[in-house]
Amino acid sequence: MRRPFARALTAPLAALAAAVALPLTSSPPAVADEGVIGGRPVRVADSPWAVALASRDRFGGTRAGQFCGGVVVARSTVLTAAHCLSEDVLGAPRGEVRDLKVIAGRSDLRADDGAEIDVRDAWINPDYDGYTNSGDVAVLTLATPLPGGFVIPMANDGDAAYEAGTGAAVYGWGDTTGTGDYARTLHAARVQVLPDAVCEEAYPGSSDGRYLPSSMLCAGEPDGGKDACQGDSGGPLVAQGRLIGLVSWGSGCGRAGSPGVYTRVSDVLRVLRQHS
Ligand code: 4AZ
Repeated sequence: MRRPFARALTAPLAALAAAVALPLTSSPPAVADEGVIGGRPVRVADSPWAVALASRDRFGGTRAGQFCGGVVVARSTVLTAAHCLSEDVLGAPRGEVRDLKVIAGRSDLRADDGAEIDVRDAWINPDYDGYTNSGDVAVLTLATPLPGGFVIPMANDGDAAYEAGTGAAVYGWGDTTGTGDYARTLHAARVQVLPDAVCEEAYPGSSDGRYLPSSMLCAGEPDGGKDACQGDSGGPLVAQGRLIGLVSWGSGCGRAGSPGVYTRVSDVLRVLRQHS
């Protein structure tokens, strides 16, 4: 298959993987109690690293073409989910999607604040496995860099933020009910990092995917009710001020016993080092 966007990672990406910040004093994200499921609206100024992936050509203009989330990890680098750039999601080979944009600094998709930035290059993890869903990460290079204040640090392997029981928040413009009610403004829900065993039991392997703890992260609430959902994919899961996951998959949304599964960011760093 021709892959017009795909190419080797560039030197700045290698530097990104090598120089992961591990700040120990960041404050937790400003989220409250309750799009995403069970969330509440948040100000994009408090979470500028949460960005929307959009194509008006593919998804229409009512919500600026938003179809996935992303997260700013360097001034010109946005992480998203590999499956967001699949033909399944885009409805066309990604090389034919000429108006792929990252929308930054805008909470309300019907407003025109912030910026719509062209994607100069997209690298899709060649090891993404559409059966298990492992390796669900893509790296977008922006045509124009964002200010440094948009960048969130990634949590390296061994960071305490990955420990089960840690409070985290997931951000997105996706479905807020599980019935196709897409958010107009950025929402966030508070969830907790769950033990791998919970997702290993929930997802031993089916057409939905298979939970692999080395490359995935399990998060939600034991009783359900708070979760990512369709349209949130590729967006951030943040704990202790650091990025720990990307919304990837799950069975339904917010169901007790079916937590959200995230791409583990420490494994993304390993993948970036391997491919740069
Ligand atoms: C989706 O379809 C999707 N509840 C994303 C996240 C979850 C389920 C589905 C997790 O993009």
